[in-house]
Amino acid sequence: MLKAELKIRNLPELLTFANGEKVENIADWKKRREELLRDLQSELYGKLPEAPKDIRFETESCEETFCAGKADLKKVNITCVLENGSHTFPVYCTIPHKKAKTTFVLINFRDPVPDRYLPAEELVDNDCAVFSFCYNDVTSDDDNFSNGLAEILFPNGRTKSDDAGKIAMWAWAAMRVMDYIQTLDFIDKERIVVIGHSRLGKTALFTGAMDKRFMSAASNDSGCCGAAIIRGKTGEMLPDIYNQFSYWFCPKFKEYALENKQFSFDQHALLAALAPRKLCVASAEEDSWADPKSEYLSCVAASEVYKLYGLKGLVHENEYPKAPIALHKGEIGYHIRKGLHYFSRTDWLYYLEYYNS
Ligand code: GTR
Repeated sequence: MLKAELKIRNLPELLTFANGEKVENIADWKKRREELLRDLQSELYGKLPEAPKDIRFETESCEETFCAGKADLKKVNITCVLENGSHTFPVYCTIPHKKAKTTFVLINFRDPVPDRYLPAEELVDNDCAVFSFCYNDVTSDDDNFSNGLAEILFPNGRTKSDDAGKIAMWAWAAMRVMDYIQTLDFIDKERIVVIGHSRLGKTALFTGAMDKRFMSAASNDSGCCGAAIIRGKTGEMLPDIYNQFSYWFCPKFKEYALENKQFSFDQHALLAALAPRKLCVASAEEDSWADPKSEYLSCVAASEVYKLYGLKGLVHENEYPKAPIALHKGEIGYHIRKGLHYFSRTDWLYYLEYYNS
């Protein structure tokens, strides 16, 4: 059933180069991956900005008795020096006093910790550290490119077809948080996961695809231009997302969103770029705008690349999963829960089960 469904979607082949040559082995795939990441940037997200010329970390405050004395809550200001100026944004570090098993970089909608999408004490109790930042502190979630990182990158506005959209900028900021974590000797550098919900789930996937220092990316209800396959998608489609959020993407995206041009890839390429690292995709049953079926099919399709590595990818049955269920046996984890579009505590519990066991 899934095979037939995937056939109808008519996805571009992951294991065929743009020039028609076949990917035969891992060395070939590494080149194909570069090709896909190049296209994902030039057609959709825009070019990831260069790493800063200089970066500084300054601890502004530290609460050592956070969560009944089980953790530190530190606010650290990250200053990034670029060609045309510098930008500073805060990261909030929830660090359990016991060594953390898994560390999350959470790209969030708000600053405060805890937050409705960040159950800090529960994460501490489950041996997790969380480094969270608010995307608005990097640059605003609107079409204003004259603030924060956007202004420094594009002092004269965006002029090139592949200039970074806001998603690429928030992803870049998550990588700067990773730069900071690299300086902390008490964090296990092999177990760092970037995570986000919805637009920030799209951002988490792009971050994980582009930066191999992340052991994994987790996308919660990321939908259109996130985990979901675009071809045959229902709910939000390219014109919908473009009409409201064109600034998330590069200027070139307009041709695909409004002018009927076909992408050379589909979103399973974004997922496959994480292989052989882990990946976790989550859907909500009633989130028809995101389209759970297309999110799931994307995981199935991306598994092909994991198989090239002798791995499994998503371990699944030949049918759509019915909520609530978690498929956690492979390098791609997937869960679908009951309810609406939201980053719920239920989602976190599934992520904890997937990453900590
Ligand atoms: C919606 C948007 C989705 C999703 C969501 C969110 O309005 O159409 O693609 O990203 O916002 O971020 O909450």
